[in-house]
Amino acid sequence: MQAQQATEHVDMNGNPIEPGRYDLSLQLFHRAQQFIPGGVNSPVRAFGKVGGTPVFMAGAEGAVLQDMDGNQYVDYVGSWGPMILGHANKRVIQAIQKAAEHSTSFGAPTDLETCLADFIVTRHKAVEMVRLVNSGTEASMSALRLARGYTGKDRIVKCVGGYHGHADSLLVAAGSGLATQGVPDSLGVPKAVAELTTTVPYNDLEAVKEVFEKFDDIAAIIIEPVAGNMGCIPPVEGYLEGIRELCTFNEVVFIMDEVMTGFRLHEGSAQTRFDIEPDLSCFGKIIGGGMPLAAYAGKADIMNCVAPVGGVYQAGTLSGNPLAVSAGIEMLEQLTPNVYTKLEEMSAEIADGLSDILKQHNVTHAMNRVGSMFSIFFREGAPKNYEEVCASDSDKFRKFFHGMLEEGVYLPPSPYEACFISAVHAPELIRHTLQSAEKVAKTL
Ligand code: KE4
Repeated sequence: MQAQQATEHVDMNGNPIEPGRYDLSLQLFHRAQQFIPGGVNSPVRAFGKVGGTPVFMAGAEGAVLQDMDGNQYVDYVGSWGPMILGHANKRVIQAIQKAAEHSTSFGAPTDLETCLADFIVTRHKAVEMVRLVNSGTEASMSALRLARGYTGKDRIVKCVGGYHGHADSLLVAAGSGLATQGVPDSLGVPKAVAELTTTVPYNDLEAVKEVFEKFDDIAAIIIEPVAGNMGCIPPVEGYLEGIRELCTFNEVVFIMDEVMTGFRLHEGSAQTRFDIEPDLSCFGKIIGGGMPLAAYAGKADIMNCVAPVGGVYQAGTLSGNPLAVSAGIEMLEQLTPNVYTKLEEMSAEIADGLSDILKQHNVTHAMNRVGSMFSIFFREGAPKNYEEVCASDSDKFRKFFHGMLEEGVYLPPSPYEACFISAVHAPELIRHTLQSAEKVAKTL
């Protein structure tokens, strides 16, 4: 089907876009907007925070993307986290191809699912049982329902700027795509539901303590161990330990949302890197190898409250389907300790290199990095929470984003996202990234 000629070059905010190297993306975006809200199947892809046309991808290999106009980019989005081994990883692709020959789904148990669950249990001290689902949203939504069913209490606590997918209770002061819309709460979430969600600033243990003292109906608190949806923000010293203690003392379920950090920051995820044992964990992204697969997991006494054993219902037609599980197993088996060592070295080289260049050009900024995820904030001093991120210079972010895009470096199109590095960001790609930053920093 021929892409219809774009009649006008405007971005999703209605601002004119100069025709040029993105002509086909422009046309495809115009066409997509006729059939798909905003022309995208997930809001953050719409470039709402940076303007310009979303770049339509044709393919990718390793750490290099190629768009429909033939432009190539060093990829720091990595599909928002899954591509820790780069795009089109041979073993993952072959696993999917092989599984597909025997049907894409049975709707019946397979041993593959048990193998993946076993793998996740083996890697995490705090995990005794696992339930596979299809997205991080499902994982955190189900973990919340499970915590409510297990405790008999209804209130949940989350961080301002924390993003855990789009379940109603969690679309309150959410980060990521919602943050870009500047609408902390989503339309369509019943007031009665939102009222049961209490929010606290990230990295503020005192606020959690106060909320736990104020309310006696708290089922759970859900936390990103390293915030990745208000940009990358590490936990301050003692924060996660403090949450653990407060949850134990107040009998509140500690849900650690590791959809992004799971198998990203350590072969045992952030909980192992920081040596914290949550009651429930959410996984996603990497565990599916780029296929739709996520999980919620935790202590057996809680997980056994899930149907069909217990009274907390959760289900899914394609949950644990053989393609996604095969891809996930193949990806996780490649994630050995030395891959993380290599990722640490490469990530330090890239993040420190970028920061040095911005410093040399007197560009006020802060660089936050944990393992192979990082964010650059155009503000003085590293932000510790969402409010401080919002005080960053979004205009400078936009200029930096587009400048790097023009140079063939694909950064996340929002200051509320994290950059991701893969194990295949080869030296020449790191060199290209730093040389590009050298050119762009001059324009800031
Ligand atoms: P999904 O439903 O998008 O698979 O996962 C939701 C989710 C849950 N928890 C955390 C910590 C997450 O980061 C996410 C999703 N992350 C965003 C990127 N920040 C996905 C990108 C998008 O929304 O398109």
